[in-house]
Amino acid sequence: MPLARRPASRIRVIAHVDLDCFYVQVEQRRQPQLRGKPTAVIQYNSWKGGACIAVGYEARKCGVKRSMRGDAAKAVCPDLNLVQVPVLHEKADLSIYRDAGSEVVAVLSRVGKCERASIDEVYLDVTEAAKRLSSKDLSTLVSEEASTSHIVGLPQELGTKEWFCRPDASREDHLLACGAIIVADIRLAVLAETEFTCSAGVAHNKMLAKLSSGMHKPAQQTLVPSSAVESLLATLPISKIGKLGGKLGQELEGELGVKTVGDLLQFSEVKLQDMYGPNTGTWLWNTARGINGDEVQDRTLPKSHSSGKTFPGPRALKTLETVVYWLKELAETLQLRLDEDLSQNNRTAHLLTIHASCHIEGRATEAPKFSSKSRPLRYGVDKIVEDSRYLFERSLHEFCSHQSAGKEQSEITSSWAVTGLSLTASNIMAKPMVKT
Ligand code: TTP
Repeated sequence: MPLARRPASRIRVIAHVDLDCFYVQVEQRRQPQLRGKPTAVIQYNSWKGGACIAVGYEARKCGVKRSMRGDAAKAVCPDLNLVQVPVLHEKADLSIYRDAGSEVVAVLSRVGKCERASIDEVYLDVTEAAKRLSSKDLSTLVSEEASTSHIVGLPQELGTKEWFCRPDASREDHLLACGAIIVADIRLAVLAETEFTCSAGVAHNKMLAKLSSGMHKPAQQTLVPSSAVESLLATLPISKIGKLGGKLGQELEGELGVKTVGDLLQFSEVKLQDMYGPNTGTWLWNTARGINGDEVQDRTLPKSHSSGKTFPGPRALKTLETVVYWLKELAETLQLRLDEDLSQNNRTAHLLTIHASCHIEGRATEAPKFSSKSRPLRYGVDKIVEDSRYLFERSLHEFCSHQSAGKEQSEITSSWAVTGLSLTASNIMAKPMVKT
């Protein structure tokens, strides 16, 4: 459920930094001969050439898309270089990508508070650095990189550099310009020190920064001044706001006919609260106006650890024995990551969650979701296997009961197929010091 936080009482400058075609860049750094050539990274199974999980920008120009299997991608782009994700214990080993992400975080954290949001996304609060810059003459400080920034709603008659240096700029816009100069510089530092390009959105809150970072890619940045927010949100499909992508978004569309964020403006806060509860109602009312009080958390370490695997097409798991075999494989990787986190960062995780994708073979209609289940995490591979097996069996039972309407229960329970399994350890906290 989204949390309606109080709007920030001070002006903030926040960036959302997103690495471009991240796994491809990591592989191109490892194999420099691939630079500038169409490249995609595939998940390693051999079914139809594996799944493309990252597609470089040269390959995108040739029509390669992330949804494609390797064979289909090769068909549209015969020169495509396909690189497989490294494999350890028969599973994708993402540690090189995670470590590469940490290198980037280390550079970014020089200019402000950093929150690692995913393997290749970071929120950066540059408010303090922007304030320090704000007393200086910006005309001498706008770098070439900063002056290529895209500014949402920039009046046609104004150039980007002119916008940065307007003497009559509001305090908000002036700080945004200062923040953009800082973000442009640090993106260049990331490139110089890690060889990775990244794109960024710079705005006055996390929601707007995140919305704008992908507007111009690769290796570019986009600013959202407050004056541009209303028109930006007016036509923005609600699915573009992370928390409105799922059930809540469907309810808004079905119950209120809301398709864009701007459509929400016609409803009062009281009406939204009546329909969706006080917290979500206020959050929706704020979101419609581009108001978001979420703070950038000081967190450069991951919020959770996951270990997962997909079993596409004929590789789907159809017996409890094979599921348990893979739960053991996943538990081993998860336990390794938990041990690493404990020894390097003195942190322990407290919640275990299992996610699975499951369907009934030969069913044309969409199956209800195989629900994710959680329980307190107990350390040790055997305990993780025991607990995740228990959770899996509970979910499978519910899933099969839903499916069996009008069918023989035995027919259903014998025809399920699991195409994805993952284990997540979350609720990570610092381990309390033991008093001696
Ligand atoms: P994204 O940031 O979604 O995409 P990207 O960095 O490849 O490309 P873009 O420039 O458009 O941002 O994902 C980051 C990495 O996460 C991506 O390089 C590969 C991995 N990934 C998966 O493994 N599976 C997925 O389904 C997605 C979406 C990403």
